[in-house]
Amino acid sequence: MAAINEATDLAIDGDIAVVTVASPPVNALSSTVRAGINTAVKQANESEAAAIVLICAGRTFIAGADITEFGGAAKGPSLRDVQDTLENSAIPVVAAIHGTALGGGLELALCAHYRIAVPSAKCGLPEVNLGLLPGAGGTQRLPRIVGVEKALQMIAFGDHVPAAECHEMGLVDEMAVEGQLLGDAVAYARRIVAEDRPLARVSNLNDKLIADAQVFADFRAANAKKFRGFEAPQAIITCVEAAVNGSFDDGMTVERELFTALMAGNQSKAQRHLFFAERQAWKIPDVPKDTELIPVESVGIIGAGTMGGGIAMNYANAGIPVTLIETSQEAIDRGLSVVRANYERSAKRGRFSMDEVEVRMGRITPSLDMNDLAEVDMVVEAVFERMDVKKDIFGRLDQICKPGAILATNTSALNIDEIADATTRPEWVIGMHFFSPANVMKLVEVVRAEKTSIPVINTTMQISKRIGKVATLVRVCPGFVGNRILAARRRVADNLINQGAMPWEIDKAMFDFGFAMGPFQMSDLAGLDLGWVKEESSSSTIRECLCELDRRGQKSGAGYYDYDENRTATPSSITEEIVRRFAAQAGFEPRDWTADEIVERLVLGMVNEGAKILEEGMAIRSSDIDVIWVHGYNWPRYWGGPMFWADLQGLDTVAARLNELAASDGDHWKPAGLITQLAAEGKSFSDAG
Ligand code: 3H9
Repeated sequence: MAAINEATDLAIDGDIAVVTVASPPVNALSSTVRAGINTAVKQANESEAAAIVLICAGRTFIAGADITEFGGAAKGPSLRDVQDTLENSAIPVVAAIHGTALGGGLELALCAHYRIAVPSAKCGLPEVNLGLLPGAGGTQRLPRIVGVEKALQMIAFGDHVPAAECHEMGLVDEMAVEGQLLGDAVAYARRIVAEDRPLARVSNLNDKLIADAQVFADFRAANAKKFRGFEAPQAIITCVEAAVNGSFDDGMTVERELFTALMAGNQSKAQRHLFFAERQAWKIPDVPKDTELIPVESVGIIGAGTMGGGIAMNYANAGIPVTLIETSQEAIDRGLSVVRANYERSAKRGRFSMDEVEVRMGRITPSLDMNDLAEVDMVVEAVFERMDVKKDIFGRLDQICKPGAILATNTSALNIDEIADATTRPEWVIGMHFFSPANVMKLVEVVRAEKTSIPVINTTMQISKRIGKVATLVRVCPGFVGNRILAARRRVADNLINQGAMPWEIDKAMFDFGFAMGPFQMSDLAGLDLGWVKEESSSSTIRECLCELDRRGQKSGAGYYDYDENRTATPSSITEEIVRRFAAQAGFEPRDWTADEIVERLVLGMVNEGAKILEEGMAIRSSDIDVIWVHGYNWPRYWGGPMFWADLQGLDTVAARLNELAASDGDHWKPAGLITQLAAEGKSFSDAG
């Protein structure tokens, strides 16, 4: 075996040349890898070999272009150069795939003449998740193999498609036996030589490129809601359309232009930021990699309401047995029937079989006796938000649970230090703040209390990963991180309606920014009377006035909006009159509010609170706040998160706007010290870590 460079080897196995890429962790196409493959394939062509196998060491085939190189100066051969070398090789090239062949990795494999894969492998073009499109011929070659409709689906959604399915579609030519990829690939290459098979070039295939304009129009229409606001899916459809309507070279030109535009745009910057932010969130500075992991093989959940039931599903889905505790048979029956209905809905949608519904239900054991939690490895308490109730439960858990059990609370608002102090083992107590519906929403805020031990933090983060969540570690403060910022946004929104902006103007601005709904639609959904006490209500806020009129949100048929029997919302003249009255009383002249200024104010309010959270050390890094808002509150991914939004504006601009608002609208707008400091240093939140 000869080393071509530090990432690539070339070995001649009789008549077969084996090019091996070894660039951990995912064999991304760095300049070194590109140069290595390019040279190795050329050298193999000059050798006695009759065919080439391109294979990767480690856990995966090439997982794509090296994202860390994006935005930097190009070095060495481009990916397209390497693709040309492969495609123009005088001897057949076989790409041997295990793990994942993704993005540029699959695009390179599409320039090999043949592809072989093990059953566990997956192929995909996931660039769309980075706000990009496949920029190395993927939009032109994939439809030539799998047809237009499948290609549209795969590229616009970034699906990772299992090898067997790829084989059926013709994307993979040959299946290898699991664990025997190299041997099978070499044997396959020999067979290709022996049978004198042609140097198959995907770019020459044209017979599957049939689709009329309607196919594209239908695809756009069917996915309009999912693609709303995103630039990349539209560009992808345009590229596949170009594949159908013109020559290969013309299609490549369209692809290159659109790829370059997306790469330079803010959406891709934002989505690449999130790619790294989501991976960074798992890294905790004072929790080293070798920290003890406490085994968690069984879990107790207290409370079978909406939250408790959803949390139980997460564990059951991951194969972890759950003891679900309630105080009455009726409550537990109701909770379990909701869980069952959720599972059956998923089965009906084809996500798993009806048998699987029973398997998962079988993992949840109901109980009315907390003593049944004596042997579980972890407890998640999910009862209603009252400190006395939680303290009582944790005091009892302290008596019941075995030493070494993790005691987690799902509180979204209460002081976990106080809850922990109700036990004699506060170092075992931690927060796991799930978001509703807990079986759907990806986010868990793991809340470390004052005395939580490092292994308990480590294990809770890891168990969150095991149950399919995205976790961020935060500290104890009112609302923790996500809800604290939500409250800040709410204050700005209320302030705006107090000045005469209409709730629907604000909601529309936030919808157009990319949220599924605005703050007042959210209130109507949740109920305006959350925390409202009729006897104490004194018409002193717009919300109080609405509640006093029994406009308590969707459930009462009216809130900020009016609702018809289908719960369709329309702006309410009653709300409008109340808003106008409040604004006039406070001395505000009626005026028009632009969507831009509404969005700016709401997001600046969030950013300023986020900065205070960072100053206080309640979140580890600004990108964690972005992850929280994307996964807990559906912040539009193409804006990267509130802190990234601020970085995009430039913190000097953010500081200046906050100072202007402080002068015109009150001191509550004063920029957090961190913003002022970073702006003065010419830095961004990302620079500050
Ligand atoms: C592209 O190809 C453009 C082309 O069309 C056109 C070019 C002209 N680059 O996710 P993990 C790092 S765009 C650099 O935790 P897993 C990752 O940051 C690319 N680094 O592992 C992490 O680092 P750390 C299209 C990368 O086993 C480590 O590897 N391809 C890249 O859960 C482990 O990652 C994609 O979008 C990369 N491409 O999942 C695929 N990929 O340890 C993106 C990963 O320091 N990658 N890293 O935190 C993935 O989807 C997953 O990483 C993968 C493994 C499924 C491969």
